Amino acid sequence: MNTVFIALGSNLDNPVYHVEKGITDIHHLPETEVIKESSLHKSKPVGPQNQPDYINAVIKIITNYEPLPLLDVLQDIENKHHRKRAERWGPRTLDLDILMYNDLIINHERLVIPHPEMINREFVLIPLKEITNYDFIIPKYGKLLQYI
Ligand code: ROI
Repeated sequence: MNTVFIALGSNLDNPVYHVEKGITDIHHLPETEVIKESSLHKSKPVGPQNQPDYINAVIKIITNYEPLPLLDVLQDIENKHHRKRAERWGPRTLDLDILMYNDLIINHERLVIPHPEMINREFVLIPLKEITNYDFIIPKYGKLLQYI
């Protein structure tokens, strides 16, 4: 089994529903279990401000999916939530980002792990802090607490 952290975000069409349903959908993936969930955090949009506030959360899962197959099934879940990929930085019904996968450092054209923006985003760092220990280490970047 592999330990993976995933960030969830939504700011359209009942965001609380989409984030909670996203967590349930991930829990229902084969050979996958959600073992920790942060609370739901409301946050101002990073990037263009002319969009609704976000609901964000971070979860810890264990899974048998390898990184790219996991990305595929997470994108299937996003699509099921009618996510439209039209606008970069724009509003979305459900965004699922793989933050970390075991201690792996991956630089693939479809997938960079640890997520390169995670250390700059409070809407990821604060919920991540909620579900990890005070000395938690982000692979490649070091102690989580130095970024908060
Ligand atoms: N801003 C917040 N607060 N939360 C997000 O999940 C989020 N996602 C994004 C951008 C547009 C960068 N801004 C965000 O993709």
